[in-house]
Amino acid sequence: MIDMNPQPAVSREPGQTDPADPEPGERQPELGWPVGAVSERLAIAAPTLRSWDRRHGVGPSLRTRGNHRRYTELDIRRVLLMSRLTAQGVPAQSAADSVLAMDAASIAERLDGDRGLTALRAAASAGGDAAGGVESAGVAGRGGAPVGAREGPEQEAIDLVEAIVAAARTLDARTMSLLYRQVMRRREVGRAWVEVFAPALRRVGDLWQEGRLGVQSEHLTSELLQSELRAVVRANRLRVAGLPVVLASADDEQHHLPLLALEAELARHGVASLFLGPRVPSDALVSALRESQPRAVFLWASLARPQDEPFWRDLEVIDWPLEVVIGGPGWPDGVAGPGGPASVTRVVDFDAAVTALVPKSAGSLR
Ligand code: B12
Repeated sequence: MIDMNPQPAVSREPGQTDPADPEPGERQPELGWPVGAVSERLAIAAPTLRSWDRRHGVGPSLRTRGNHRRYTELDIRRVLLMSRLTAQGVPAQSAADSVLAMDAASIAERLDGDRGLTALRAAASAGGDAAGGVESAGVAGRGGAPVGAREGPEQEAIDLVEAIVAAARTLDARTMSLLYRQVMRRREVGRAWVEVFAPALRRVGDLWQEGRLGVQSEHLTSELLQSELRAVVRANRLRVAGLPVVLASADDEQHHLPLLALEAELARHGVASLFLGPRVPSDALVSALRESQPRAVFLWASLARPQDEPFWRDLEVIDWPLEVVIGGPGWPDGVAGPGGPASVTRVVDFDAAVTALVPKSAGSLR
């Protein structure tokens, strides 16, 4: 039993579907949609829906006698538009103000022009096989065209970045995982990093810096990505051979996702890595180099390195022709490096790092 009659669903052209639509043949519940069902349909976490309702007034028009929320189709479209706007960086209260000021027709018009939805649809419809039989995030099978089918790979990448950032903002781990799988299914890992993952990370970082997204979103984005990248390394474990390339982040440097992306791409080329991860003290790195005697070491720095880099001094003990490849925005210009047989090369992008680290004899898999 409810207090009010539900509002009629928003009218739209026959055959026009989106995540705010029920499945064909699926009836809208007479009493409106409960929060869990809306969460499933839109792939937005239920706590986020409740918070938008409580704090910003973007929620259900209806309540049951027991005070349970019930969303009408128009309420669902409002929520969907709210999620799109916040994903684009609009602060939640401003997004809510706009959405609440719009009538049904304006909301429908805005949503119809919203390309980011295609990415969510595609990720969700890819979810079944990608996640080993896991059901999609509530928008599968609604006829959404695969990302890029209409607009080309560049637009596809932009949509995916946007959708990943939206999932980060709402801490929607499930959708984010589905999106990551979607990216990986259509690209080799190196392309996935360059075209989608790195741009999404940079966007998440910018939003964090502007105070528009919490550090928890940054953690979630990077944690889930780490497992995707490691899965590529695991899948290629039997292919790698030869002396490993050492991969490490500089002393005190916590960022290490680019190393994981590199490790995965090197594994794909059959090149073994000795992955030392983040925050490797300079003297420990030199000890590892002396023990493993690699051909090359790659050192990452996102944060600014000191002018007086201790690593260069420590490297003076190296007595074989070691290629030291450094990457990341933290390295100052004009790094001189140590004297002696170790040489230092700075690379500015992922592809240059791969080229520098894959031995010429390994051949290209691209
Ligand atoms: C994920 C993340 C984290 C995660 C790290 C998880 C992990 N395991 O790596 C966590 C949450 C732990 C974290 C912590 C911190 N972070 Co952080 N983080 C990021 C984020 C979002 C992505 C990092 C990343 O992987 N970058 C790599 C690629 C995606 O970005 P890029 O380096 O800009 O890419 C350029 C080039 O490097 C090149 N490129 C891209 N990929 C590759 C790959 C290779 C191999 C090569 C050679 C080149 C290359 O292309 C780009 C164009 O020039 C960045 C945002 C950003 N822009 O990097 C912030 C960012 C690096 N973090 C930042 C900060 C400030 C921090 C903290 C200090 C915050 C704090 N106060 O605690 C701590 C660091 C503590 C420490 N001692 O290290 C700032 C750094 C600003 C600065 N320059 O000083 C950034 C830039 C966010 C921002 N916009 O302000 N962070």
